[in-house]
Formats: sequence, structure tokens, C-alpha cells
Amino acid sequence: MAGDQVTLLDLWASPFGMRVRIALAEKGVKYEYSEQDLWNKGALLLQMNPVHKKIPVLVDDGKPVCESLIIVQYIDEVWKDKAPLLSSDPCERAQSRFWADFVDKKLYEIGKKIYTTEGDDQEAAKKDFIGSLQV
Ligand SMILES: N[C@@H](CCC(=O)N[C@@H](CS)C(=O)NCC(=O)O)C(=O)O
Repeated sequence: MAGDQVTLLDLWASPFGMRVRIALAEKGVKYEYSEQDLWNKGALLLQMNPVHKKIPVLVDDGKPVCESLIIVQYIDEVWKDKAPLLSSDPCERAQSRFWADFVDKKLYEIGKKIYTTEGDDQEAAKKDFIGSLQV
């Protein structure tokens, strides 16, 4: 049954995984944490997310749910007995989705530049990242 046996395929440093871990914590869900090696992807990850082959994946009763924002929505729908993750006000819900989108489109991409560049490019990426955090 949904919600009975939950496993999270994740990587500690992933901001997308963090998003899911926060949602699970907010809802008080007990789950098994399975750290994945993204440089040598295991059979379980490839089987559970054959399309993107990325973490996080929430495996609930053997069925995978992929993509962090979809997982967060799933958690909210399955553990309905706990307080909803989003506001009841449509405008506030839109704002929450806006900032989630900002993290996906802006923060993650700039963050990636910090560890994939060197020298001046890296310094510029660091500045850009701090600027985005301030926004
Ligand atoms: N849009 C995805 C992004 C997930 C993602 O980019 N995960 C990274 C780790 S932070 C990953 O699994 N990368 C492995 C790869 O690209 O092969 C989500 O929101 O879940």
C-alpha cells in the first residue's frame, strides 16, 4: 500500500534530494535512505529511473516516483493527514512554485559552474551564486 515501505535513492549533496528530505521530514515519514554513486550508477537507480537516470527517486511500495518537485507533490498527496506543504492561498502557492523554479533554473546552474570552472570564471560564478542567494 502507498506510504507503507518507502525508500529514497539520493546523494547527500543534492539540492534536489534535500528538497525531498525536507518534505519527508515535514510529514514525519519514516523511510530508508539509499545513497547512490552517480559515477557508477547502480542497477536499482537505472531500473527505477530509466528515463533520466538521476536522483532523487522515491520508491514507494516498489513503485518509483521521479523528479524532485513531482516527488514533493506526491508526498503531500499521500501523507494527507499531516499539514499540507503548500499554503491554501493560490497566490502564496504560486510564489512557492516560483522560488522552486528559481532554484532549478538559476541557483543549480550557477552552483554547477562553481565546481566545473577554475580561475576567473570560477570567481565570477561564486559572485553570481551569492548574488542569487541574496535575491
Ligand atoms: N530535475 C531533477 C534534477 C535531478 C538531478 O539533476 N540530479 C542530479 C544530482 S543533483 C543527478 O542525479 N545527476 C546524475 C546525472 O546527471 O547523470 C529533479 O528535480 O529531481
